[in-house]
Order: sequence, then structure tokens, then C-alpha cells
Amino acid sequence: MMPSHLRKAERYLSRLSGFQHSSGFGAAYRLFTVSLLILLIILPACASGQAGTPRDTDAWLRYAPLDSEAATNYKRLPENLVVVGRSSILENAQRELASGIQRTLGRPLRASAAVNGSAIIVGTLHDLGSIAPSLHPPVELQADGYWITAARIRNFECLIITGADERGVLYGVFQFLSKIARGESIQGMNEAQNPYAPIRWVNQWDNLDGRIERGYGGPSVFFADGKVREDLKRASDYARLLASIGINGCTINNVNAAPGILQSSFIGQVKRIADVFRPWGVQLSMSVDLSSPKLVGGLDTFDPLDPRVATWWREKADEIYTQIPDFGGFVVKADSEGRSGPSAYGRTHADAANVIARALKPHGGVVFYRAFVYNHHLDWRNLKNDRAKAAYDNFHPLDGAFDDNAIVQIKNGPIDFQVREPVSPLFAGLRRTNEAIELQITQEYTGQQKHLCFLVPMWKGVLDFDMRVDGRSSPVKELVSGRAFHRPIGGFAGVANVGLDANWLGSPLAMANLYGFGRLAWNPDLSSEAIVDEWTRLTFGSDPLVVNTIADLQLRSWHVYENYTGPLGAGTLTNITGNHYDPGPESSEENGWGQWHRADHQGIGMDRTIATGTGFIGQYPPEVQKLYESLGSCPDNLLLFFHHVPYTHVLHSGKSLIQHVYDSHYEGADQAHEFIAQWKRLDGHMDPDRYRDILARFEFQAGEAIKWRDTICNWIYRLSRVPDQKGRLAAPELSLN
Ligand code: GCV
Repeated sequence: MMPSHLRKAERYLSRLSGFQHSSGFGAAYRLFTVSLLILLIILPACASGQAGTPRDTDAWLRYAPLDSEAATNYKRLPENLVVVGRSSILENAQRELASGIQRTLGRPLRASAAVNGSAIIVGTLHDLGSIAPSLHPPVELQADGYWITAARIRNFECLIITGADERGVLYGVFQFLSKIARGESIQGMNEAQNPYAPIRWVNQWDNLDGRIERGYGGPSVFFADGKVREDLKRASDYARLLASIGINGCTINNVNAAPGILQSSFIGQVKRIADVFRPWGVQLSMSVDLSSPKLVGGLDTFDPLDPRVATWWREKADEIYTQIPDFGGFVVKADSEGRSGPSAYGRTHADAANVIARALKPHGGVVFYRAFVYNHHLDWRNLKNDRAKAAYDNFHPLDGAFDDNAIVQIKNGPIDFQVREPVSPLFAGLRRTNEAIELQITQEYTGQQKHLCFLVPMWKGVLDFDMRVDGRSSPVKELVSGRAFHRPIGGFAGVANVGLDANWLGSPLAMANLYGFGRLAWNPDLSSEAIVDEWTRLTFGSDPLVVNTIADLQLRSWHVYENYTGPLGAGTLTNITGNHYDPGPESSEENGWGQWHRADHQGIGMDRTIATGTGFIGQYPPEVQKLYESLGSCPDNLLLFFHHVPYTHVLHSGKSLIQHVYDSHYEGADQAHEFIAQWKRLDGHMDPDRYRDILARFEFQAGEAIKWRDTICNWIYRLSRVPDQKGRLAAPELSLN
């Protein structure tokens, strides 16, 4: 039976249009129109904040007051604060500490110039040497690392928050406040942490006109109408959020870069963004178009091997560093999806990366060169063609040819941020080249923040995947961080795409993905459970019902989304030529984009085997090849990514493939409905605005899940003609159009 919120929405539709369903109308069509209606009602309301979205730009930095019992744990916290050293980062650390303690514990901190009583002492390890020469952290602090400890200084009990550098001090302050905000004990604290990798960046795909490509949280916090915004308060707030989770760099504009960002007049504007980032230890970087020497510089070429082009990049870098001395570097998307690239001159990607790397080198900058290079005019009729092979084919032969300050930025999977992909084989294919993994925080193919989809468990699966390079343990996290092959630099880039919406990503629960990205980039060994627990307590407080319910919803959400969109590794069967959101399985086929699932009347899946398929599996190290090549060992959840099988194929579970597809879609849609009931248990356990806003989102998602279920189940039935054993299909003959 149709849930009551859907019935209400349907009645509303009838009133609006004078449209009455005749009894002969198929349920699938009716549910589709209802979902559409909910989209029309809820989304504009959400966008304008009328659905009760709290205007809470603090996100997880709410510092809500602790109750009196929890606050007693901190009654011995010193009341004096001594900051050793002076800089804008230390000033922010001081302000953050004072306001965090005031807000959580209701107590002021007294700034003091010297230690003449019990105090919290904040400063770099080097600077603290003057007052506490005997302080030695339990592990050697590396760049950005911090140490929080109790110590006797000048005979007073003190609490020390220190770091290898000022950024480390700031990170230590945030970690200390996080513990208090979550009610964790700080008794006898002695915690030293170093980041897992030096590169922990976010990318924003912001256009200079203020729109954000694949952004679902409102317009850009940086740009409007072709200029940098006058008011950069939200850009500064964003940098604060990033710093609180250890992110140290932000690329401010779309990888489909407008060349104009490199115009001299624009660089002066970008400087203003760098100025608000700097006090939070966030380095600014820019995406650039490879043809800039021609389009901006007026040269007649952008050939990376032409000396005039090299000079142009050098002078441009010098100009930027004059204005932004701590500039991080450039991100480059070339020869991809219509962007200019070195192929125009018969040059390699290494040639293109190196001409830019050499311009940045004297200033300490880096270039991120994206491996997302593929031909989107592939001939779909040729069964040997395979977009998944492109990154490895393009970059593996260039291993060792990139300069030391160039980093090849590789998407987690070989296609494009689908709900389930194997890891990119390129991670194991570069031994003498720096790497960074690109993860997508913005939910382009995973529900666009309208569906709950907590991605940390997916990212964990990628980072922990063992590539078995040379038959030895080599998880992806060790490859991308540079640890496995002793590279000088490496790490993590997350496509965030926050916007001006009060809750940044357009949905309060989606913020767990931004938080989780930062925490994993800092320490990929953290568990998904630990991350969601931290985030929930910081965002919603420590009521056990709230903490447990939200953790359960978040931790199940990716799998539920996968269930009703695209199980068994077929990818999300979204409309790939349109909005990347609605179901549109037929849009994948018979075009050059290469997201093929090859469904026909006999079977489904891409044959990527070495024996009979595209040979993609051959790009992995031998042990991984073995795992995927054989139907016997290939995991069910990636079956259709690697193999073309008949609908009657029996899975490891013992179920036929087609029945699994039906069952998982029905199960997923049911689970999405259960989310509503689960959320309703939290009524009265949080502020009503957030409660209602999130409830409306779950109701919307439940309707969308039905739309997905019926569209995909009907589509696969029409192809296979194998009925659902449980007889559930609604209007199976109805065409998608
Ligand atoms: C910024 C996908 C997205 C594009 C994006 C591209 C990329 O194709 O749909 O919007 O472009 O990836 O990562 O470069």
C-alpha cells in the first residue's frame, strides 16, 4: 500500500492539475509522478530554507553547551591561556580555543603573557623551547603534526598544545576542543599525531560566474558574476571548517577551468581569498587551462616544449607568488572531455605537467595533473573498447617521466565516481611518480545530497584494498600517500563543492562526508564507525538515541542506495547523458561515453576479462587479476563490472542474477522507507528545524527509491523476459519514455 505521505502528495497533484488517475493507470507511472511532485514541492522549499534548514554554518563546530554533569569532567582545566609566538594562525588558535571553551563549558579563558599559574600553553614545539626546554613528544612530530600533553612548567600544572609548526598547533587546538565537545576525557592526556600524508586538499568545481559544476549546496562562496565576491566571510568560515579536520589546501575553481583566472587583473582578486585562507593554514591553488599561454598570454602556441611557453608559465608563476607567497600550485585537466591538451602538439602528459611543475618549483609549488583522461567518442560497437582502461593506458607508460613536484591525481575508480567500482589499477601502475587519490565528496552519481549516502565506508574499501604489488601487501592508502614507493609527496584530494547554503552541501547529513574525507585523509586507519560517531556527537550532541540512530542510518545508507540504484557492479544506472541523478539505464548504451553495461536480451555486464573481454583486468598486479578474472572468485558486488553473464547466472549467494536484481531493488526501496520510521524516533531529541528538514528529505528519498526500483526492475524485465519469482513487478510493459 502506498505510504500516507505519498498519498497526500498524490492528492495534491490531482488538485493542482485537475488530473484524476483512472483505475487502469499502472502503479509505476503513478509512483513516478508522485516522486516528481515531491521533487517539485520539497526541493524548492529546501533550496530557500523554508523546510526548516537551520542556518548553521558552524556545521560540526557547534560547540554546544555540555550539561553540568559532563562539564564537571573539565573542572580542573586551567583558566589561563598563554600563547607563545605571534602569527595569524596562532591568533586563530587562541580565539578558537577561548570561544570553544566558553561555548561548551561556559567558562572564559584569561589570556596571560607569562606562565605564573596553571595554564593552557599554546605554541610550536620550537617556540615552547624557551619556557619548557625539556618537552619531548613521544613520537617525532612531522609537518602539521601536533601533541597535546600535561606538563609541569615553572612548577605549575599546565596543559600543552603544541605542534611541529603553527598549523600543527591549530590542529591540536581543534582536536582538543573536539574531545571536550564530545565529552571525552582529557585526564592525563598525552596524544601526539602526525598526518598520514602531506597532501590533504579539497577541490572546488566553482565557475567564475558563481555556479558550481556538480554542486548541490548553492552558489560559490568565492565567485559571483565573473569576479571574486566582495564578502568572503563564508570563504573564511569554510577554511575554518577545513582546518578543523586537517585539510591544508583548497583548489578554488573548476577543473574545467576558465582561462581568465590567470589574467593579471584576476590574480589580485584571488589574493583576497588566499588572505582569508592563510590564518587557517589552508593553501590556495587554482585549476588552469593548458592553453592559457595562448588564450591569456597571447602566444601563438601552448606547446609545452616551446621555450616561449615555458617562459610564460614561469613568469605567470612568479607573478602569482608575488601576490600570494604561500600559493599551493595548479590543478590541470587536459585532453579530457573536450579540454585542450598536449596531444594538440604530439606531446605527452608528462611534458605538459613538467613545464608547469618547473615554473612552480622555485617557489615550492606543486602541479596536480589529473589522470581522468579518456576518449568520450569511443566506438560502442567495438566490444574491445573500454573507457576503464584509459587512465592506465595513458599514464603507466609515463611512469618516471614526471618531475618531483608533479602529482598524478587519480579518481578512486576507473570510470567516474559510480556507486561501486573496483579501484583504479593505475594506483599500482606508478612506482616512480607521485600520486594523489581523488574522491568525490559531492554526491554527483550517488543521490546529489537528496539521498542519504555516507561514502566513508566506500572510501575505506578503496583505501584498504590490497593491490599486492610484487606479491606484497600494498593497500591503496600506502600507494597514494607515497609510502609504498618512498615518493616525496602524495595524498588525498576530495571534490567537495560546498556552496553558500547554510549547511554548505545542501543537506545536513551529507556533511558527514566532508568531515569523513578530512578525517580519513588525516588517518585512513580510522574506522567508519569512529568517524560517524565523532561527527554525530559534534553535530547533534551525545544523546545515545540520536548517536546510535544516526550512526546506523549513515552506515547503512551507501548499501541501501546501491541496492535500489545499481547492484552487482553495474554502476549507478543513472541518466549519464543528462542529470546524473534519475534512473536512465538506456542512456549508457550506444554512445561514445563508455559507461556501458552491455545489457541485452541474454545477459548483462562488461566483459573486461583478459581471456575474452577488453583485457582491463590485465592492468592489475597478478594476484588481483586472478581474483577478478575467474567467475569463481570475482566478488558478486563487482560481477557485472568484470563479466558479461546470462540473467540466469547463479551468484555465490545461490540466487540467480535476475532475481538478485529484483530482490535488491525491492529491499533497497523498503530500507529507504524504513529510514523514515527510524528518523521519527528522534522527534523531540533535537531542535525541531533540523528534525523536520531531515524528515522531509527521507520522505522524498523513499519516493525516489520507488521510482528507481520500478524503473530498473521493469527495464530489466523487458530485456530479459524473466519474471520476478515474487510477482511484484508493477506495469512491466510500460516504456521508460
Ligand atoms: C568537472 C565527470 C563530471 C564532470 C566533471 C568530470 C571531471 O564527467 O560529470 O562534471 O567535470 O567528471 O572530473 O573532470
